[in-house]
Amino acid sequence: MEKNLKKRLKEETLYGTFVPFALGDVADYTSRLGFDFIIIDNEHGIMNQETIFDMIRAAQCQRTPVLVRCTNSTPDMIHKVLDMGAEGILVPVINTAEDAREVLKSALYPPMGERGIAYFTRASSYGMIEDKTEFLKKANEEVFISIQLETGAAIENLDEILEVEGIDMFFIGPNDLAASLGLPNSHPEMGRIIKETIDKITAKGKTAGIFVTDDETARKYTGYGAKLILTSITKYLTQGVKEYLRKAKNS
Ligand code: 3PY
Ligand code: MG
Repeated sequence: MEKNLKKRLKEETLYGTFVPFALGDVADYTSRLGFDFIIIDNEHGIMNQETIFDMIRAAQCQRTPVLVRCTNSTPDMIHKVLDMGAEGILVPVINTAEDAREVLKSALYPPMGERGIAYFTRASSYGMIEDKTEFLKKANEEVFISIQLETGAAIENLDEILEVEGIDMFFIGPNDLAASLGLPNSHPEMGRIIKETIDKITAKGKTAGIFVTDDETARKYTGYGAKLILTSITKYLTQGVKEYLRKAKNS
């Protein structure tokens, strides 16, 4: 965690994974695998707040930056995980510029946003800070705020969404996007829309991210200009275990 994710993204492509299982040990294990960061998936993972807190601490013990995918952009969701000390958030299903502004409002301290201030949280070192003004300024500068574009509406409203200043990464969710458009993931039209979306994001000088489930697709999208590649550990665990069992039983 020498440099925060924002600074690193200016210089390099980052590879992360969702952690969908609700256990500090799994976050600890995943943080030792070599990913540049992990994302605790509390959109689909079944997690309570204490577990998320454990998972954040486990990742940071390994000096692995950690974001939380929140269920939505309400302050109760975003304030809590940022107070726990997560480096940032990923918010799904952002359809309009107004949706994106709501996320910023919840994630930033005043005057830029409406994040509530407390000096007894882990994020504020339990109050052991010397300069409160400096603390708030630095927190606003460093928090990593990312949103998901994964519906037909988001693609339609992309130009306005990209006008919203302060979003650190625009993440394409191919599964929901395909479902929203009524297309199979593998449809050529999906490929075209994804490329066009990455092109528009990068043409604005902004950072594009995308979800992949294999290395070939990861390389394709970095070739298009995506700077943040996210996968999920489950597929590789499944593949590895199945292959082991197949080979072990054949010998
Ligand atoms: C999607 O593909 O819809 C995602 O949200 C990826 O995580
Ligand atoms: Mg999705």
